[in-house]
Amino acid sequence: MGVINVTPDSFSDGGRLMPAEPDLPRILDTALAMLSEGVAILDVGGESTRPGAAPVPEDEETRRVMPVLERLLELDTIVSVDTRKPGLAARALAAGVHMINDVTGGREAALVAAVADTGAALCLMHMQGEPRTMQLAPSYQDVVAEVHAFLRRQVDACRRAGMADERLLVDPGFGFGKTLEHNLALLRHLDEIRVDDLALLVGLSRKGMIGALTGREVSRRGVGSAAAALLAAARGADVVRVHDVAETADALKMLAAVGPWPRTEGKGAG
Ligand code: HH2
Repeated sequence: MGVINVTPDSFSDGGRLMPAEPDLPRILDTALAMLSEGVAILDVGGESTRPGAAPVPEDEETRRVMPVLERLLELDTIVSVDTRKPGLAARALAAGVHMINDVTGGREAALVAAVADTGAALCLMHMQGEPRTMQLAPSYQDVVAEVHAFLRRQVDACRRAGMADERLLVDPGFGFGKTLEHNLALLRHLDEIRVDDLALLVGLSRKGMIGALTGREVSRRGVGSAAAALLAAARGADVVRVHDVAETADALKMLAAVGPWPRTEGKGAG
């Protein structure tokens, strides 16, 4: 999954694709480059959810995102919109997007209902609190168990709303109300996050965790991000959400050639 941030203030690439208005030619070039480098899903976001970010009003998020979605839907690829707003989700679905990526994990029943009424997919991500305050004092008794329990509850609500498992993905939400230790525990125990056989999506790309471990500023976290994506994929992540597509694709080709670790002899691994 390649990230297309149509925001002035995203933590790693804010303003690149939207100085004041969405820069459609540049967005299209970025999308085409990502597709040629191996991306299967384009995830378009119009609201930064970095730590400390203030919410963006729905009409502004809509103004940023809708023209981009309409253009990208002309391409032969899966288009996702990263939004937590039911109204925008419904508009995007009416335009034909294939997936809603909800960083609140379906906290708003209206968003779940909007997706359930279509054939689209829904990614449910865990976040403790809200972006503005989530990194002030993240706290858990057992982060792995609590994140898993939240995702299971939200999946069950989606099932009750009539959604088939094939349309649901879960995501532990790295960096969303989590300390470095919480993030590392989630990555080490990624297999325990999965809910039944649902697809698992992971976003580690360029995040503070990689900065903390490598000492690199945001613009130089590509190698750490590709390594993190590789670790996640080796532990069972089905989708990795990334900014540095070429680097990540190379890392995943190595994994595809060698197979997962530990080796699962006789099970057709690799
Ligand atoms: N991370 C970000 C945004 N959306 N969605 C999912 N499912 N998983 C994630 O880990 C995730 C996400 C944050 O990254 P980015 O979009 O690059 O930054 P910003 O929120 O500042 O726009």
